Amino acid sequence: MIVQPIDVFVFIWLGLALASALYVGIDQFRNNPEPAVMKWGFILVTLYMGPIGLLLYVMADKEPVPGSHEDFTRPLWKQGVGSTIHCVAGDATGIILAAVITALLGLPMWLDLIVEYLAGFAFGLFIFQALFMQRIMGGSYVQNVRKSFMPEFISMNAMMAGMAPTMTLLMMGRDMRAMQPTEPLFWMAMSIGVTVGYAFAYPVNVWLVSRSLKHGLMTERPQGSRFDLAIIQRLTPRGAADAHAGHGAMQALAARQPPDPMAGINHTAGIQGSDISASQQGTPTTVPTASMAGMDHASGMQPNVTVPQLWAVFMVTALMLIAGMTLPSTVVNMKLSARDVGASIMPPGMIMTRETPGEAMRDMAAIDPRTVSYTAPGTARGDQRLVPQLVDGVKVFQLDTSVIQWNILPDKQVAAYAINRQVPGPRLEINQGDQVQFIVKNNLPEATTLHWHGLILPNEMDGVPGLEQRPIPPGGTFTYAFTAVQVGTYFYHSHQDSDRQQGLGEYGALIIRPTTEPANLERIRTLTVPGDRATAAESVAQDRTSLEYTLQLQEWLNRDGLTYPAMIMEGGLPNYFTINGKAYPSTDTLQMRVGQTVKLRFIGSNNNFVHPMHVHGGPFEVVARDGETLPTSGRFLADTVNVGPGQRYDVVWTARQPGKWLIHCHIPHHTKNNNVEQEGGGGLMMVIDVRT
Ligand SMILES: [Cu+2]
Repeated sequence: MIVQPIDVFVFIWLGLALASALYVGIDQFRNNPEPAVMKWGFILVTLYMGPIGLLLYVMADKEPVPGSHEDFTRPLWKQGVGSTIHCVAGDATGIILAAVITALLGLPMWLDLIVEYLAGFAFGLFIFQALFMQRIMGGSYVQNVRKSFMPEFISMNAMMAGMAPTMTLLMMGRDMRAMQPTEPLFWMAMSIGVTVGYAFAYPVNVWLVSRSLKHGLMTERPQGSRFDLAIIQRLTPRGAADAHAGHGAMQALAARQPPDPMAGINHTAGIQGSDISASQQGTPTTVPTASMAGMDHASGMQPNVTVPQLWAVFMVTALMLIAGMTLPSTVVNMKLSARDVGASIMPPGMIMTRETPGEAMRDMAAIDPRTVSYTAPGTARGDQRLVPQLVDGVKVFQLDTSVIQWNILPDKQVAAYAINRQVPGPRLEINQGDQVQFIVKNNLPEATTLHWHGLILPNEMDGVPGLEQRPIPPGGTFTYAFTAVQVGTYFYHSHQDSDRQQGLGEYGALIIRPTTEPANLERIRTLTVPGDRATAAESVAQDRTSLEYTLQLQEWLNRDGLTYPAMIMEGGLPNYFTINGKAYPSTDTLQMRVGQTVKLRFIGSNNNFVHPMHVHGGPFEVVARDGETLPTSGRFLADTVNVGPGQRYDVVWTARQPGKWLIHCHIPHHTKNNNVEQEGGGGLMMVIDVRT
């Protein structure tokens, strides 16, 4: 599933890597005359580095015409490529295996890097160098380990110096799906890490090859095989063979009579055939070096390096390694593991430091679109009245939480933590004195609770996790039961990580009516949705006196198709705003007649801002605050009321003049949709359509 635009590139890249590795694999075994260890080296590195591996193969190693491999691979830069391929194939395999295992075990990143280094080094030294090269180098396995130790150490240090910080910063960046081996992005991060590691290791490998400390590219022409020069020559017209197969190949051919003790392996001229090593061969300077570096003559290579040179290079690569392993810890929190951060994608602009806890990251992370279990139709409305079941005199409400896709505008979907598949959750209308039960089934990917804001109820029904109840785990159920003793405008919302869960839509209105109010509640609430005006006119005709409307405010942060919980902090500021789950112009339109009054119940169900809610066309009377009805002496006229998070205001407004009158927040940014104005506004705005 495409979660982020980068995923398209990731899939293309990984597809190309597989295709490139397949090509290199087939071509190596069919057409290229080199030892199996190098064939596998190129295949693995191409798998890790994709088209870049392929590029290195065709530019530096793939025999252009039969018989020309020796000449073709002779230049030092190509020998360096071969040596680096060999190193990276072993080391990166160890590193990637270790990265997968440590991620699955949930080890912190700092330990992950150390394990990766040790595994990479062990894999490179004990398997790729000492074991696979044994046939070529000659000597015993232990001798080979000894011989390869220093060059492998230097090469590995340089490679890890590049790979460790690249990998770490990519894995622990904004999109931490890169921490999970089950995500394609993880493999992309590994791929880039290996490529940077290759670039770091290449210069030292060129040097190691030039000093005959490491093998570069080799040619292998087993007698009687199709790579045997004698056979190639026989099959190729004389002139063509001379033109194609360079004189190096011809020399090699000559050298192989009588049969080569090296079983058909020719160390390409780039190493011992170079002028430098030839001129210095047998000079005393190489003797201490040879013993120090563990090189001997069995491989046919004469190390040509001084002890100070070797130590200086070693020290520089060791410093590079230390820098590469430790510098990421100044930027990211290396104490975290793949388990701690999950597959979190962080909002752009969020500040993450080396101290940011994993829980904070998960809290701010986008809803994973793959957890969405339902897509609401674009026309769906939230705040639908939920009819309870009456069981032994108790009103029983079923409330199910789940992750849904929800349209706040026709062309803007958010992911949301919904209750009963709507945003806001269903409106619960009960009467004073009612015994109620709310059966909450949690289908969210995280634990939750519901809190009954402002109500007098038994403490264990209050919904604070860890204090008053155990959080309801994913898949779990909890029943809240109490008797409604108050009257007025209330609401319910998640009290578990409410900054996240309530911010993502887990809330709804709770209206408690006095027993004296008329029983027919359907007639009281008259409103329309755009395009449904006929129905509205009918219901207005039914009841001209007692209208009411509930407004639940909300802030959203939606970028690049991902929804994050809006918070007043770096990267968390909202860019969309809704009344009852819809942004203007998709908000409801109230239909009224001149002379009618409407009770507007403002609910601060949002998490962050105090919204100065203003009504055009004359003042309203504030009649209740936080559910409490104001005594007549306490009521007052106003045209703007500051609705803070958690607050409720009931105001009564009279339609004095015909026309379209606005209800809107007076922070202008909150009446725009991602800073764009549509039909005169956006976000926290709705229309009262008054007719004579
Ligand atoms: Cu506002």
